[in-house]
Amino acid sequence: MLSTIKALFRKADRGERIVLADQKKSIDPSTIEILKKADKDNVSTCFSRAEKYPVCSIGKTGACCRVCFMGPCRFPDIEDRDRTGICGATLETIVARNLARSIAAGCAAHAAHGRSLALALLASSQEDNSFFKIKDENKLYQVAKELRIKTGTKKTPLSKKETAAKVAKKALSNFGAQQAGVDLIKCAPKKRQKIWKNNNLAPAGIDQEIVETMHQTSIGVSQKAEHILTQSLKASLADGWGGSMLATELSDILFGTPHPRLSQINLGVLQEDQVNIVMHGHEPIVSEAIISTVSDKELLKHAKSKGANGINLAGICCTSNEILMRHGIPSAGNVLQQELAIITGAVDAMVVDIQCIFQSLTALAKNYHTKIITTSPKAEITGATHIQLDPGNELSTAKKIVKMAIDNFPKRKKVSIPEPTSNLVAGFSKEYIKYMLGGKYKSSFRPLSDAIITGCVQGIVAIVGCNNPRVIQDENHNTIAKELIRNNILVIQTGCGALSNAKYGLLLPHADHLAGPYLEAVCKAVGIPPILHVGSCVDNSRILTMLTEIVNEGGLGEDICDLPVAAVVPEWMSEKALSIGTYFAASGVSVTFGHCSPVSASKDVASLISTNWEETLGGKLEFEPDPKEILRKVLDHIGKKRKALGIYGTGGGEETPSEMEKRRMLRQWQMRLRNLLREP
Ligand code: SF4
Ligand code: MSK
Repeated sequence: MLSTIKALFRKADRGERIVLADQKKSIDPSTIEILKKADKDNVSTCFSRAEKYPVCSIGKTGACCRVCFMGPCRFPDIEDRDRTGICGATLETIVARNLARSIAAGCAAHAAHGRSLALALLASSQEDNSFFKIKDENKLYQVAKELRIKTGTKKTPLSKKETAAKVAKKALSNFGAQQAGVDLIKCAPKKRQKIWKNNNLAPAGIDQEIVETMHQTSIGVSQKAEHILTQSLKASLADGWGGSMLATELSDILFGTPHPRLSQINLGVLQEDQVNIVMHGHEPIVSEAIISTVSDKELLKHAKSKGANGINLAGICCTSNEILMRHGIPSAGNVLQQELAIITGAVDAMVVDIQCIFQSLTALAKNYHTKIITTSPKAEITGATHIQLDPGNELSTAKKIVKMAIDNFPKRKKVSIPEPTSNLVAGFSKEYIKYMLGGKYKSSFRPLSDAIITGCVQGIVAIVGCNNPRVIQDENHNTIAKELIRNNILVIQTGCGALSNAKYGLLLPHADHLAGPYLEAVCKAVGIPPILHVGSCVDNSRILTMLTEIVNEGGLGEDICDLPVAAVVPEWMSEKALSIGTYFAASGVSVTFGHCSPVSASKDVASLISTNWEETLGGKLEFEPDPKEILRKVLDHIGKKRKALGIYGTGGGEETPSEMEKRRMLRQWQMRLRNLLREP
């Protein structure tokens, strides 16, 4: 398989057209079935366009500069050391600038998402009849504490609304701050904060780090790769511990902190006899508004009058993750399935807000009956119907959208929905994992830390990121996840990667039979799957706070970089993935991206972000096309970390304890867990 992929990329490098058989495009039977229908219907998809249009062999390595219009300057031969851009820019500078700009764009996307949630929280505190209500009061006070907000005295505590207003205003101030303004970095382990301080990496303000990165990488400003990359680290921290973390925390306050929910996934969740509304994008605001209207009697009556047996909601991409976690609403699939959902002919409306929404949707929808409805003031698409959701009109707008979908139902042509769906359990927030591990009165990560110390759980790996039609859909996500759990490594997942594994039943407790015997025993004892669905793209910040809590439990070092943890981004495509990977690296995690490298044109830049960052930050970014090699690197890394901590079983093949000894440790761990769960 790998040699085939490599051969295909060599072909693409030569500028040749790649032709893949359907089964080489995806391992998902539903995707393959609908791709066949797409061929019959003579419509294009991202899969067929990826075949038709070869990758730009210069751009993909980072060796093309478009920063000014004396260029673009391209480096067709990266071995030509004398070549520079028209302004004299070297290949190193250009590659570093390109990476930094992508990271800034990723940070900007998450920042915009976080800001929307802060404004929604502010609205909830200012208007009595606001659509937004505070659903998780505990979380409100917890976040207030983290933001160092005084919530009054015992005698005169601030009201819920007053606290919400203060939290929202403090969150908003993080965006425009001029210095030391990203408050939540103070939640990181003390040692990590010191590393950031000593290396001048603590972000000033979220917006400012984006602006600085864009400024420093424009023509004639910073021209030293190392300096540019340092700035990109600051921008990424403004994302992970800033925009993304605020988005997550404020969403929990407004819409509830997730807990595990059983649901279904894949195109088969669309219903032939019901009005299907697919919600796609990222911010949970539009989807929450729509969810609150679909049980409206008038709308249900209207649906019946049009011949439908009800209204069926489904999600795509990260909106899907948000509504899976908080409502158990089924998922129609991950990013590469957005077009396929329309090709089923069963989607009456696709309601989108921001990010990862393919522009192809509107042209594609013309061949079917689907209405594409844009809702965000931040994103309009030619050919879509724009119904803007603004503060104060959430419910009326949502009803208008649902009515439009119902009115569209009778216009359906031929419908063909692939049958298979898989069950999944989604919604393992940090708070819920702690509760599962320790019960109501002793909620804690202690049992997990102990399991890591005893070697029952060798380590934790986050598998995150998108799908990409340049690689076989879902294959790397699945191969890597299965192999890691087989090696007794707990996997945590977000974004489209989580949806990818869900389609093959891997996000279910009974998937523990695929895990190594020790991880299986731990999962059975706690009642969790070996792969935990942690949320959407912005919820990668939940992983940062989980790792921090594990450090704070003690026994596994003093910083995130001491833990036996790693991150993998096997099928990435988005700038947001680069920002996420970079803030993980800046936080002390070793991160490996799959399938292509945006810095492959410069060995110096590749070494700066791997070797140099590892020396100063304990975390690094690497790019590795071979999934087997990714696995080797991850297992090796976890083994090294375990060895450095002096804990039993390196996981890297050395010092394997006898089976009897392992069983003894497992029994000890189970006893400890039982004691912990015995509530006072
Ligand atoms: Fe070319 Fe320099 Fe302009 Fe980049 S900034 S396009 S290298 S002249
Ligand atoms: S939606 S960024 S394709 S994970 Fe968050 Fe999926 Fe990647 Fe978009």
